[in-house]
Amino acid sequence: MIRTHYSTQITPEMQSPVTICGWAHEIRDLGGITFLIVRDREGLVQVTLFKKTIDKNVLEVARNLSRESVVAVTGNIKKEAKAPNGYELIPTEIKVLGKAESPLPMDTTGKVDADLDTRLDARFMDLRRPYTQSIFRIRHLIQKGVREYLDREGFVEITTPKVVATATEGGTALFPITYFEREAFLNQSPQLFKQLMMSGGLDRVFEIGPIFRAEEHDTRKHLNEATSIDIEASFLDHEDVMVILENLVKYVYTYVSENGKNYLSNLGVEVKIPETPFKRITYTEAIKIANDGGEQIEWGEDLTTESEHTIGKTIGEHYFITDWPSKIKPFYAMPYDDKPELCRAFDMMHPRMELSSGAQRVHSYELLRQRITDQGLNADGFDFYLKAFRYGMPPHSGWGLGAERLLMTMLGIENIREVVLFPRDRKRLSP
Ligand code: AMO
Repeated sequence: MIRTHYSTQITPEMQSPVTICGWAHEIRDLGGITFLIVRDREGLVQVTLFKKTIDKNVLEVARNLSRESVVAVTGNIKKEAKAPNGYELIPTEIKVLGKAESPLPMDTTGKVDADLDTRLDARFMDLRRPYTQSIFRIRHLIQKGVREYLDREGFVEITTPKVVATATEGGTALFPITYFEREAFLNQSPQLFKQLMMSGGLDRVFEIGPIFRAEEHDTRKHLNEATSIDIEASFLDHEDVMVILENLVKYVYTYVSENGKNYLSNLGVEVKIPETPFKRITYTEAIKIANDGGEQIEWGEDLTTESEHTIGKTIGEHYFITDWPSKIKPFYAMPYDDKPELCRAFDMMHPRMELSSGAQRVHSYELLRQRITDQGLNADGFDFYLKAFRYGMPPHSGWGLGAERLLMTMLGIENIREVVLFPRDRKRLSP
């Protein structure tokens, strides 16, 4: 290892020589004194070169350094209250490990604003900004918090295929691919597979994985490749899994606010932990709130973005919409026995947008087959799925939670592309 410490592991009192590695963030040559600011993953280090005492070769290297070159700097620590972390590094050696060309594709100091397209085109460089990096450090914390919570609740993490033969989410389009001599698709959701696990007796499963949606819309909340946090659980109804969902959201918010203080401060964000239980309103009530707020939406229609906003403004915090019309929810959502025009499905909403949808599932083979046909789908394509309902399928429920939407609403970020390393949208396929 070349590096002995990250910038934040060094204290002003340290006696023995250290080596830090990072990028030449800034070079300021003031004649008698040269400052080289090195940036590593954790922060900044001020490397100070006094012309009178420094080795000439070391000074030469520092003065000729191009911004954003990768360096390893070895030297001694001196207390300096004005420098980042209260110390400066007096170098004995500066090695250039990776030279950066100039001009740079974008600025990393935060002094020059770049638009999102420029940043996404040069994502590797954009990630060097503490702002961008903090988003992805929080994304990591969210996934860690989700795993921790679900593991404690007895959920088993699974991985299901992304190359599949059938659609799951009727409404949204599929990406076809060539699979040897056949046509296949990129999976829209782990839905059918997670349900198969219930017949398989795993009882409680979760997956954090990619979902692919060939939706044409170009919005700030849709991606063509997104990440879904999915659960499925046996012997629980929709209300039981709603409780798991709201508790998970609260847990993750708490986890991030406790473990991500630095990143939140880099982003200038204060996380407000949502109160549980979340408010529950029925679909019928939601329609009324939207219409009272000036929207024009008929009972039986899906909520538009505008009506989501109107309802979100009225409620003002995370909430659930329950008891949806069976017609506009997927075939696997279970209709109520006594009022089959409504089903045991729910959406979990942030005031800005939908974060999750879920339901108690149909577990009767006959009804499920019927629902598939009623929704205009060909039941033959679902053979592998339907089979599992003929040999002992427990009642079960689950939901899918959009990881990007959870992250962007937590951080108050406007555009979903900000929270994906390499977003895939209608126009963007590279990098
Ligand atoms: P649904 O299609 O509602 O439900 O997806 C679940 C959640 O995934 C997120 N999401 C998206 N995020 C960004 N871009 C997209 N194009 C996109 N599509 C979906 C949303 C959404 O709430 N099988 C069901 C879940 C279940 O019932 O278990 C499903 O996929 O946050």
